[in-house]
Amino acid sequence: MDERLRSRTGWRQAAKRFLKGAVLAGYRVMTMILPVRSDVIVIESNLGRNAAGNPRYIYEEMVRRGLDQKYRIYYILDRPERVSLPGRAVKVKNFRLRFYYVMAVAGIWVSDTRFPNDIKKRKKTVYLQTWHGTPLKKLALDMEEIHMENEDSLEAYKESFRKNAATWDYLIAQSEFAAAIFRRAFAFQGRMLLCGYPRNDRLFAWNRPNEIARLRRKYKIPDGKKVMLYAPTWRDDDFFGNGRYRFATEMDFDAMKQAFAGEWVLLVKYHYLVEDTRDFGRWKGFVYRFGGDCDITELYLTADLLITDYSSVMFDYSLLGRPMFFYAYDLVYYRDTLRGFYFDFEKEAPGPISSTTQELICQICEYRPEEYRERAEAFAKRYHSAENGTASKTLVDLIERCMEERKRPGRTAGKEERSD
Ligand code: C2G
Repeated sequence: MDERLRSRTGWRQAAKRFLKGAVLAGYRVMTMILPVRSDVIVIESNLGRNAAGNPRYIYEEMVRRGLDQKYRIYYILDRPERVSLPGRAVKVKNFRLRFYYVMAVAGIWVSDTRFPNDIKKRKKTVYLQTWHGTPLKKLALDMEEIHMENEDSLEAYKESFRKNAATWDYLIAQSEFAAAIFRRAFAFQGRMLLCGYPRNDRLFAWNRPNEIARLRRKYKIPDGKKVMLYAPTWRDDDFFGNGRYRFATEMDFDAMKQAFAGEWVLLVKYHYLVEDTRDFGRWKGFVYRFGGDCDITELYLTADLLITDYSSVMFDYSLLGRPMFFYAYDLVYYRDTLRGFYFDFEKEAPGPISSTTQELICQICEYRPEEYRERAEAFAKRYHSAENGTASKTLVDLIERCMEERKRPGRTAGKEERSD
């Protein structure tokens, strides 16, 4: 690199570091001088990439109860202009001044991923961590290797995770199986709530023909077509840059179209970490792409079958009792090298596993549900035993209790004047 360019890059990095230090110092000052407010709630989904998943459905339950009028709710987003929300939540851009202010004064934080370790939680703030799926893939302290772009060493990653999870007051799970792993893999010491996932309440409430028809119209699915949903997970070692992953697949979309285009459409849903700009134009009218900013729950309801790989979508979709197919072209590498698994996937998967598109096509064409019924029942019992369609209610009750508790004399400074 040219000497001048190198020195300019060096200056830019130094300036960035200085600015970050100054902002964090400002955050610390705010946490020292401003009281925690019993009317402020901060919500974030998927690192701010979207407004989806568990936090979104907790928020929607708050709106349903009119609590968005009672509390000041701030939704943290990378691109607020791209997201629309019901109710009165204020959209706050990630890492801008207002973000630091609301983080500093909020009575409750709700998140399904992690806020940065630099943003220290105050003792009086309650942190409700929902996480974002039952694990098949090894997690956090249980991981034996690390391949993610922004992580230097496994030990540093684990230490950062341990520190972060030590600030969570509540964590939720879909089953005893997940709860036991979370306790160990996050070294979680707070209160575990076996209440199921708020995002899945809709799968109970809306699994009816009229709702499904409404959702099909919403997502512009042509009348008369059956729907397959392809929702794979991301690959730790296949990225463009920090937190931006490629859409990793070996699926032969030509072959899928040839086999199914008459009767079916294929919805391709990206994980929120995937930002691939791959052009699906060639399969127009057959493939419908949904980005990482979209919430998957409603797509589950429209789908007659699911194709996934090692993603936790399998646990949620299995609540619907519909066919599942596992297109696992890199199973051995993913399981033995990239991530590691918590259970014997080949033995327990509640549907056929394939390693090529041709194999997948045959399995879909020849699928007989009775062959997987027993496995599907065992899978449901083990991996989502706590789900009963009332998680949002349970958690919003909890949030209300925490906020009311905060107002009691002697506990905190109580509700403050609105200052922003
Ligand atoms: N998801 C999605 N679209 C995909 C894949 C996932 O919308 N194509 C959503 C689902 O809600 C899923 C969640 O993101 O449950 C987590 O996705 P995983 O593929 O399981 O991956 P990861 O984010 O690594 O989480 O304990 C769970 C693990 O941490 C895995």
